[in-house]
Amino acid sequence: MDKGVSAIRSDFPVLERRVGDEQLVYLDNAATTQTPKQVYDVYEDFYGGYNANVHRGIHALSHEASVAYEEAHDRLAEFVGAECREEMVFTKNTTESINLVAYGLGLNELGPGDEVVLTEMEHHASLVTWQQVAKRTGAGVRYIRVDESGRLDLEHAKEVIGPDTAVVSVVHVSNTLGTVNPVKEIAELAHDEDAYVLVDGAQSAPTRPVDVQKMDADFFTFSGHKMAGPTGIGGLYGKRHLLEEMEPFLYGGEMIRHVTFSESSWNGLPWKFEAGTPPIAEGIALAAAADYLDDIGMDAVREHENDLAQYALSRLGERDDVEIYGPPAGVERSGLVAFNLDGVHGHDLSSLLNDRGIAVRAGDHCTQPLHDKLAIPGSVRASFYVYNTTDEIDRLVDALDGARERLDTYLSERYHDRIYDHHRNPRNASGLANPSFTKHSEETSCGDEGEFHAEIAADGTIERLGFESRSCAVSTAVASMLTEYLEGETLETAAELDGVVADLLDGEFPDLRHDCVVGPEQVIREGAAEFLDASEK
Ligand code: 7TS
Repeated sequence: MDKGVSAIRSDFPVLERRVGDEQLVYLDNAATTQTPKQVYDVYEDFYGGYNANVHRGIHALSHEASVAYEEAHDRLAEFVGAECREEMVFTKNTTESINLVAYGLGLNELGPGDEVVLTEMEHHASLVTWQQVAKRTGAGVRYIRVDESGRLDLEHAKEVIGPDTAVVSVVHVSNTLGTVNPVKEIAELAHDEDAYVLVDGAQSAPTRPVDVQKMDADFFTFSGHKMAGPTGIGGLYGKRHLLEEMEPFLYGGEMIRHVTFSESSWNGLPWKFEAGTPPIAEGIALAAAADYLDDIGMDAVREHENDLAQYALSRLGERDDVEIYGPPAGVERSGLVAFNLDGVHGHDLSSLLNDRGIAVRAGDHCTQPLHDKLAIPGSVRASFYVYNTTDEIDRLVDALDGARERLDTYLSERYHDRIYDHHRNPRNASGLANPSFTKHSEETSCGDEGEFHAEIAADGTIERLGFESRSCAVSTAVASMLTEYLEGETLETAAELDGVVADLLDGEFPDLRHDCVVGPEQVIREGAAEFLDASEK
């Protein structure tokens, strides 16, 4: 990058901060990137200088705000290669952009016999949304396979995309695997079948040059907070003629042209899709983020991302206790690597890393079906941006040394003696052969997984409880505590559990681990209630 990393870092004061006694190493950029001064200064300029609603009053402040907000649309249109402002709708985020298309277009155009084609690496923002719209319309959903190397199987794409395909929604860059998908080829396959193509650019707009016309996307979605911009603002590019034909998604002020007691007509593009007072300062700040990134150069950003990913792959690849997901070294990646360390749950690892000032994400990263396919409950993901360095990756890799041993010390120092005791010596930590009921915990997004087994006597007393866990140390210890506590109690007691773990821990709740403590209680409570319900019927 022409603008060196140290110059870039000085634009991000937050990178100076410490976490405990450690210098922050921020490696959670695929979730949200940090924001440079050049972007958040916009807030001071706006609120200190010309804060007003847009498109309303004919007064100086409103005019200035309106012009800046409209120009922000031009700027983002240019950033993704759109032809004009009319093709750039501001939304809250990628999720809202996808919903706008799914509801505005999908709900009207899909029907029984139609198919929506997704990929197995879609983020829930796309997967869940299309699933719901397909259910409502009677359309089917099919998935393009992800192969062993973490890439889309293009032969399979050719089989799946066919005459029944009405929409293809494909993620440009996977937020879990780092794979860069051949969206142009996929758009071609879709267009040959007259299907619409939506490209989820949440991870690509921040990390590489995007040209929606070259890739021939009908729709392209992105989020400000992943591209050095603020939260609360995202974008939807749509081909002009498609946006013109589409129904609005939200109704109200700003998006109308003329309203009578019986009829309304819609404003021109893009305002037809921006109902109500929009995120004005956020939109203007997003344009500043586009300026900031273009100043670095998106080709340079892409190269930096890939260099860091390749470096991380090689450093992590030196270890035989690390399993890495996604394309192998040498294949271009976005700047992220998801992995697991043998014998240490992702949640525990991220706690240990946090102790060293290192921020990563652990869990399923909103790609649960992909994690199911990989047969893992979750993974740890390090994701990089323009300000990250290979030194920071070294710090991450060094912090993996001795993690398993450190976990023990960590728990003994940080957590209630009872948690530590149950961690060292879990009770009932094997399944029961003939349980009266089994309750699986499947709803956690942090990558916890396991099940409780219960043997219930004829009078409704809990004779034995057992559990099998692929969860973090705290959650596992809590499960163990609960099995011990509930033995000999009634099913009703279990079905009404509420805060017993807090009592057992004398109210000493670990801040960062709230869900790990309340989660197991909730699973048992639900399992007992369901069993009671079924017995009464
Ligand atoms: N699509 C992809 C590929 C994403 O990575 C994300 C967010 C979204 C859609 C949704 O974006 P939002 O701004 O609407 O939330 N991904 C992540 C992540 O990987 N960790 O936190 C958010």
